[in-house]
Amino acid sequence: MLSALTAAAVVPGSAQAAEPAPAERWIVQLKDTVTDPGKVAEEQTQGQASDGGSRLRHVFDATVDGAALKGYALEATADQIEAIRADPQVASVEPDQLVSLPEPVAGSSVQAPRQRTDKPDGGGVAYKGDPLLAGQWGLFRIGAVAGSDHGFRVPAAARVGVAVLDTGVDAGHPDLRVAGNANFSTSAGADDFHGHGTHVAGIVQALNNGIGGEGTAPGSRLWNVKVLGDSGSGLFSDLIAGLNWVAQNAKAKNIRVANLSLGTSVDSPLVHQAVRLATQAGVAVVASAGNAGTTALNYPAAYPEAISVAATTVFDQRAPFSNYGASWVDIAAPGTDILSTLPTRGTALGEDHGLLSGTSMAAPFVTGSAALCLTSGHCQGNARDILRTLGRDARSIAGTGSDYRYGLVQVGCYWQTAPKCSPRSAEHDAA
Ligand SMILES: [Ca+2]
Ligand SMILES: [Ca+2]
Repeated sequence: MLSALTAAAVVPGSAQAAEPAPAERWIVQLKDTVTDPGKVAEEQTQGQASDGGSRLRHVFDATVDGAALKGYALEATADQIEAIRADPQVASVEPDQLVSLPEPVAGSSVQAPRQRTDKPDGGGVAYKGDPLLAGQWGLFRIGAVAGSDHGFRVPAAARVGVAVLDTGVDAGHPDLRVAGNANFSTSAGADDFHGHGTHVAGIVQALNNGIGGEGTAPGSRLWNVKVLGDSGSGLFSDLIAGLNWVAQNAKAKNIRVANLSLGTSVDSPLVHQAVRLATQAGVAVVASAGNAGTTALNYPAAYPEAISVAATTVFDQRAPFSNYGASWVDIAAPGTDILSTLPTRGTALGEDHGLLSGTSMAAPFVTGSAALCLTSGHCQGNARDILRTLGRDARSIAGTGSDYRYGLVQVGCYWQTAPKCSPRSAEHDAA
């Protein structure tokens, strides 16, 4: 994982050595007593651009229920940052490092018929399923597809908002519907030129529309919050800006779940604070445990407020690449050979639809599960309550209690059409 933290290590042929000593990137946290972080950021970075190396990247100004994250991100030389650090309005300064999607385990595009002849019935429930559904083993394994006399059924549309913080989403994909975009990455637009974000989004949301495949929570309101650039990495400050956007928009847009299929081995107090604020705003932050195959902590998944997700195979065993450890990994979900959407224009990861493996694919199954659980009313309250319900209904598999605190996520109880299937939902049924 460490090799993913420096751009030079992941960009072959990087021209960095030939360039003049670059300004370094920093995140400045301002004291909570600062009333106008944007003004202070401008004052503290004023004039620096002209002398060869300072640029303001993001301003953070989020307050949720009295807790705040105030500050900004900039590029500055060592001398400049020392002057800023000495300012009494500054609470802390930390390096702005790279956060990446876990090393992806690439698969291939899937060619398949894209149209089916039957239509969803009036309740929005399909009786044959979309054409690729039969290949989506993960949906079957977590109970997001049920058999019937007529074929398959999938849950009715989820009604909550879900934010995907990733490499962007292909908003033009016929199997996705993006409610809105926010771009905090270095990329020019919110579109997905990498492929990872579109794949993750499809696992959450792909529509029950007669084409392609299905998502875990088909039709949930999807917010594309782009925090990773087109190469698949971004800065801590981009992630913080994205999380702040989620926290600030959670109420107005009814965003209840945020998916973070990304990570780093570096523990950042400011990223942690951003996760805390989003959680406090009523958003369940779901994060991939990482693909190093070890018990080493991976952030933001390892922050206690996050719902940390490991990947399992078709045999319901921990995928060899998945990080693990019940002290910080909460729950498991399918993560090998997962069939989902890819940008229609084509990317290095494939085109249209394709298979990918990784904890990046496992996390959005849990994100979609949380969306279904909230829609059905089985999940209520904050992230901790949501995890408790998901954990209660999870299925015990090998590794439960040692590799992950809970077992394999299960959504069979969260179908609106089957509200009483949970053996322990008596309190909900009585309500
Ligand atoms: Ca579909
Ligand atoms: Ca946790």
